[in-house]
Amino acid sequence: MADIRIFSYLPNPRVWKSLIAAELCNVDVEVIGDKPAALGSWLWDFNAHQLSEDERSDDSPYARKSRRGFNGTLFKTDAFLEAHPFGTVPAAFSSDGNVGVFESNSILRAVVRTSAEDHGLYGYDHQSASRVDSFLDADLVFAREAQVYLLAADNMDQATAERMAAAYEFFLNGLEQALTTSHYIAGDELTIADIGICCDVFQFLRERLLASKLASNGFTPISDDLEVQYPQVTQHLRQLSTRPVFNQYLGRELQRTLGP
Ligand SMILES: N[C@@H](CCC(=O)N[C@@H](CS)C(=O)NCC(=O)O)C(=O)O
Repeated sequence: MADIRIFSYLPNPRVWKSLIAAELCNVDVEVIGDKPAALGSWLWDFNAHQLSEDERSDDSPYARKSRRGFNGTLFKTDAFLEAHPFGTVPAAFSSDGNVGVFESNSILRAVVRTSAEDHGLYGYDHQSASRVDSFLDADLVFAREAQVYLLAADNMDQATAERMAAAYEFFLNGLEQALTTSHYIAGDELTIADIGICCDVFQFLRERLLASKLASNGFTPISDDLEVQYPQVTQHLRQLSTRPVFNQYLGRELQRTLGP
């Protein structure tokens, strides 16, 4: 039995956070899921599985209106909603299914807390761990803006683009500043702040792949200035994503968004 089970649409950069950390600190993480469009035909539960067509009716006791990132009806058990009150994926569970952990940065924390090794990925004391948390909290604020922005890419509007530009400028400035004084984001060693932020920034950089959609409404990718304005961040993303453990998940993102 795995230490932690994660149910999600796949592939998902939010899940990669936990998978990268799990490999670095020897934790067994089991991932269950399907392509984003297929998750509407799954029962969202600790024992998640595909439903037959008959079971997928709107009068099913599990039918719930999707909230963000999905359309139409999703099928979530009461137990799922007890474990995951916001009803989102990635959805992690303790090995017995009794404890639900949501928010990808918190799932990431759960993975490194589960490790029996002295890995330092979450700092070495309460102060360094709190500094890691500071960056992960700032990352969540950025990632939430990025989620709204990317979901609106087909039909971008001025207000959404402006909010994203402000969040990007604030967050990237902070990262650049941090990387000017230390080798890694939260200090001189690799931590889960690097892992979480690297996955979320690469997810945001997918806006570069949506440039023609953005252009059809008169917008250009906000991150076009990344390499020039944020050289330390750019170098950090490159260095991390070429490490083998990161590269298996982020290598393709690196090629597609930052180039060779
Ligand atoms: N900040 C969250 C985002 C999770 C999230 O918003 N997931 C969406 C899909 S992108 C979801 O599960 N939506 C379920 C629904 O629409 O009911 C994280 O990092 O885990």
